Amino acid sequence: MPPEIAALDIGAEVREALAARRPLVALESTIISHGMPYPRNAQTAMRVQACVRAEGAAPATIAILRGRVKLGLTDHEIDYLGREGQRVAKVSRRDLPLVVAGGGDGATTVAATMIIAAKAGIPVFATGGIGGVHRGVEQTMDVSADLEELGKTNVTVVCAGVKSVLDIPRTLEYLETRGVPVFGFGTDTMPAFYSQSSGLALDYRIDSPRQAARAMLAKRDLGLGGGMVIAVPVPDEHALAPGEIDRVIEDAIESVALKGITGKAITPVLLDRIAEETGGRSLDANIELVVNNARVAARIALEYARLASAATLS
Ligand code: PSU
Ligand code: MN
Repeated sequence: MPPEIAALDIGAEVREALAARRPLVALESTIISHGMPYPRNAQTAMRVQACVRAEGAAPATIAILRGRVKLGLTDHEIDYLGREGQRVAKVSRRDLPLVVAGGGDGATTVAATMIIAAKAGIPVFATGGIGGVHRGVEQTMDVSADLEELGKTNVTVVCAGVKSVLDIPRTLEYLETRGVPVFGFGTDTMPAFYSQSSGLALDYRIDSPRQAARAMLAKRDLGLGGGMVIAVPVPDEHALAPGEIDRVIEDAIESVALKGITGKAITPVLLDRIAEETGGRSLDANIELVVNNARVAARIALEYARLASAATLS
């Protein structure tokens, strides 16, 4: 295990899985503290963990608790992060050393979770949506640190696209520049989080966890660092119609701009507004896509473990 992190605590379930060489799936915690209202945030995180277990893998939800990096959270710890919500610091790469040194609590973003997963040797990570290039980037230069991390940290991220309020074409351009493979899982187009397709064509499609695992193995064998994105559309029965949700998102962005809200404060206000305007259907979609991504990620983790051990023997 990763001796290089002094401030690391490993939960019992993760410890057992590591000892038994059972595949793990890394899970982030910003989605708990900053992505959804309590108690549904905590309930979702527990459902996600149960789903990973049901597939035969072990969940490793990652957060910072009292200045310690925690790999594998108990239900009690998940509930705490959910209840505290935005009082818990949102921790991306730049925030990690400060929160650890300060002894505080932190909910890890995709970037920070990838860093810890990579150090722990966990190759697969599931989330809802990754960060990306923000709309209006010309003015703000707001590009999520998630994209830089995907460019250099070797973890496969299973998601339903980028956060709903971002600029999808520019995010795809940025990922291409950073050399990050993006695969549509059972689709030829980039999913758009709440809806199944953004209409933007992807260059690569895979149709099974095995194909995903083979791509991961090839990337490893080529000695290519960096991450990989597996983009899984939200399940059909929970998807929102693109026309409807696009209009709701645009209206929400406009109203937030009129109120003068800027920076990190924007996303939670937008998500609340979108949930309100869709009568809660956006929140349902968000929850179901996260659970679905966790299931896909667990299946990929199992396939990868199988292929990687066969490759080592041959
Ligand atoms: N998608 C959501 N809600 C979220 C996030 C993504 O629907 O809260 C979080 C993820 O943790 C992601 C982070 O890594 O937002 C990106 O934040 P930023 O743009 O500040 O880097
Ligand atoms: Mn940002």
